[in-house]
Amino acid sequence: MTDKKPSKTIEAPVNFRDITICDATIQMLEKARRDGVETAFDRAASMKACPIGSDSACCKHCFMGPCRLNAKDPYGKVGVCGATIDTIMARNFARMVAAGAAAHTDHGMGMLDLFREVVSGHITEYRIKDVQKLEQVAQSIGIEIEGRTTEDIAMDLYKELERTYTQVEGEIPFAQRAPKKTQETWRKYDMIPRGSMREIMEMMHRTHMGVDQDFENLTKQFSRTALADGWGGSMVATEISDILFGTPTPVAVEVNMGVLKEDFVNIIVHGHEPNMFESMLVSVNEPTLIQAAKDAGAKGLNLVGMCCSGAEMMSRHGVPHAGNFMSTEAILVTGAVDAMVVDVQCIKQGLVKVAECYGTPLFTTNYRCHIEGATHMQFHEDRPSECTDELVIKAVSRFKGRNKPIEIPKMRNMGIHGFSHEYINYMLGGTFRGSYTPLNDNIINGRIRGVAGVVGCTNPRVKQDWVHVELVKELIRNDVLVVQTGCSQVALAKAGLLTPEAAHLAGPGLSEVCETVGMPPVLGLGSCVDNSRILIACTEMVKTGGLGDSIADLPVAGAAPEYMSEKAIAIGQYFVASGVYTVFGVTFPIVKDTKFHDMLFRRMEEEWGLGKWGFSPDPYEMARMMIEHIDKKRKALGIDKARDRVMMDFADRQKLEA
Ligand code: BF8
Ligand code: SF4
Repeated sequence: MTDKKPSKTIEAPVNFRDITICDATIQMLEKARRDGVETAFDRAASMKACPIGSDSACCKHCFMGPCRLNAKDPYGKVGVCGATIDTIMARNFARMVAAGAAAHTDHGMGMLDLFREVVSGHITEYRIKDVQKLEQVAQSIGIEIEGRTTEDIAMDLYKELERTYTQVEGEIPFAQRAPKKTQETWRKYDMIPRGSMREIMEMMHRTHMGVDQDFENLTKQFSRTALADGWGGSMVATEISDILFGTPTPVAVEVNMGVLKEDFVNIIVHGHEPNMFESMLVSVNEPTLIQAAKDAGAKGLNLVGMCCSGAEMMSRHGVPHAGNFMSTEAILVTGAVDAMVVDVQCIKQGLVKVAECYGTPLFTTNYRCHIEGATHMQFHEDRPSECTDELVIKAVSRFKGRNKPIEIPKMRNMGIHGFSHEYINYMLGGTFRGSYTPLNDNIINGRIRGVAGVVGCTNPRVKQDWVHVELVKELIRNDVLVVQTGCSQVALAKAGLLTPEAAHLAGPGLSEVCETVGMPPVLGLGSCVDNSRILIACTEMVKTGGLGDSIADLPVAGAAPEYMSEKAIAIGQYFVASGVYTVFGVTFPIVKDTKFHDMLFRRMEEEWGLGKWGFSPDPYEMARMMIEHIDKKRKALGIDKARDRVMMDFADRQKLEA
């Protein structure tokens, strides 16, 4: 966009307090500077973001180009082939959606492969842990469960869900879980995914030189591709993980770098898929391996997570979490990490050098992700412990050979994590009458103004965690219940907001609800694929009644204030296409005052009856935009009278905080 600049472009020399509010990260960046070690923060400061790419005003889809248009005069020029700014931006956006959706759906398909092998008995190291969840998911897509064995139900579920990926014609199975009216809107615009492989393939075809050159037609297809992620790949990943490893329920977990222990063998798992991490959890509990650690002079084995697989394991098993995306290099600077084990996604190549400086072995474990300079140790699901036991042994031997000073930041923040959409049901409705009625009632009576999903990455182009934390504080102060996933959840956990005690930071209505139920005003739902839990929660709200007929009617909004990945763009688009107003920070890859911008930021809502995009790098402005939208939806539902529609001003807030 031409009229905006990234909220804080960092320029060298870096003052660490300007680039992150994470004290542990600051402490480690200071040490890294003393040690002469470089991180992504330094590189971001010296690498100016390309202004043309930031606006998406360039195209390299063929070699008559690459072509560069002028964001300040977007209609002044076209590409060599004649492509307009709208075509170029829409094609670029579509490819980001395709890449992001591919990441989540490949992850989901991997989970489904594992599920098939478990159900057919070829893999015995994992099993179906949550039969109730299996039955619920099967029933939700019309599979008969009465009087049938778990194996039969599971095999039927596998066959149905395989269609999510491979189906050529028809509709992916989970689309039928959405509210009827939302489905009708999708059908009207040809947006229900057939199968994710087909949608992603077609998206790549249509964005090739000389194919789809109509931004509106492209918007329909990239919405369909995004929905193949949200209601397809991501939802399959979440549901199958719950079935195999258990549906999360609230658990108290410590977050932050202080979860490393100097006298233990520290192993960090960082990435996205739960399988290897689950097996690692088994390995660190293996008595012979614990003994090996003790023999090496350690008190034991300490397994911690980072990024999304970390978020998933903390939700499901209470495994401590050491930090989010922008802390993965910094944590190696402690010198206390005896092995960092990664699988796929969001793994900076820069880790290799930092790990090398501190003598930490870095292991890749998934054939999809080798990194030059890291050691590859392939994880096989049919003999998982072979890899994970060996990784533990490697970590133990690194512990034995520790020869550099160790400095672990003392910060540790206890919080409650692991709110699944099923648990929200139970928490509010009680054991026997689990239901979303109390949530809807509290929204209708105005105690809760609305619900906001605040999710996504951290990004060295903005102050780490700060935009997340300020945005969430502003939302809860205004009685907006916040649900979270991914690196954002970890940012808020470090700020202490995932505790019931944080209710005092909420407005009077929300804090009353939190105190009655004993819940935090900010609910952590897990990893980025678990954003699909938010889709189901929204659907439950619609089905419960009183808040309209489609997701687009709900007083809800979403945000990814510090996003950096293509996955985030795919997630944003599937929320928008599902009916949610979604606001991004940092920068937005579209030139303002263009037809394509108008399509995403207005027409999708006004003309198609879905959601729309919003952009602001400023957390307070972002909160204002989201609350204004929530109030607009309350008004349309006729429930605006229930609460007085003014934002709390600063004086009110101080009174409340006092
Ligand atoms: O999927 S929030 S930085 S770790 S992309 Fe990556 Fe972003 Fe973190 Fe997970 Ni999601
Ligand atoms: Fe240029 Fe058109 Fe080729 Fe893109 S597709 S590089 S705009 S000529």
